[in-house]
Amino acid sequence: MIKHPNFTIAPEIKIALDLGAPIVALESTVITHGLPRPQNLELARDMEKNVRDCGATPATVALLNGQIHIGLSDEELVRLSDAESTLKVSHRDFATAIVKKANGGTTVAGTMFAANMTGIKVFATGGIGGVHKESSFDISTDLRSLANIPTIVVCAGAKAILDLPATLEYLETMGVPVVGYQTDEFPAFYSRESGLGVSVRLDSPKEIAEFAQAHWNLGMKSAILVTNPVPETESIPKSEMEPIIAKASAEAIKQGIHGQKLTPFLLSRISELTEGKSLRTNLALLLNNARLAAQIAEAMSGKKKAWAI
Ligand code: PSU
Ligand code: MN
Repeated sequence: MIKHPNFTIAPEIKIALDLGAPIVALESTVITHGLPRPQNLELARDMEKNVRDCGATPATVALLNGQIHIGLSDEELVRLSDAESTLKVSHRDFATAIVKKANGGTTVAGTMFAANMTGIKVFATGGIGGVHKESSFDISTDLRSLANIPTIVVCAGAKAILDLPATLEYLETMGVPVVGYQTDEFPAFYSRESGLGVSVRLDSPKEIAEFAQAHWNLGMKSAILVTNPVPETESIPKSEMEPIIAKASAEAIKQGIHGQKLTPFLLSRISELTEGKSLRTNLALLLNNARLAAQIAEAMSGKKKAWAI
């Protein structure tokens, strides 16, 4: 187990790591920047509960007072979700948070980094970042991390606010397998459909665990992106979302919003424009991903870890 002065690993996570028991890492940008209050705290608690109900230990990753925490107590979750000012922590921001003793939510990229350092291989999020439509130079660090950090990332596809074909091209170039869970189609976050394909369809957590083992046993270093479509009852058709996303994107351009602020702006504007419907979908897909990640972690824990990573 790592001993690093900037990491604080919760006692429960230390025990699970020692036992080789299933653990699911959870990101926290969704708590600090992705959702409004009080839904952010409710969601954080519900994500942890869903992971536990499926027999795994949740490890929410976040920065508190400049310390990288792997696993938060309920009191720490409250502190994070109520914090007045928080950083959005991706790779380049860890040192900033450390020297400024800041609180921060880790993005997909940031969470992958911290989880992998700790030895946690399975991670659940809502939707990964990708290539933005507004500017093809705005490419999320999430994609670079998917290329370099050997973890299983469970998501509902890339956020529909993105250029999905370009995002998939980038993942292909970087050698990242894109798994469709019980689907041949790449899900588009709010919608189950995108008209785009995945690189492989797998139908059970066991198959996904076997796939990961095969990939990493070959010495591959990339992540495996598992895309899990939002449940049918909560899915919003692509045709309904497209004009709303176009409107929110046009407003972002007009207001000059870019960089780290763009994704949070688009998510909250889309929630306003759909009168909360997209927010409910976002919450449903996050919980759905937590459950699948826990099942995959369980299937992985039964596997001999032959790969050298
Ligand atoms: N998924 C959600 N809500 C979010 C995010 C993902 O349902 O807020 C966050 C993730 O942490 C992801 C980040 O890493 O948005 C992407 O931000 P950017 O496009 O600036 O890289
Ligand atoms: Mn960006």
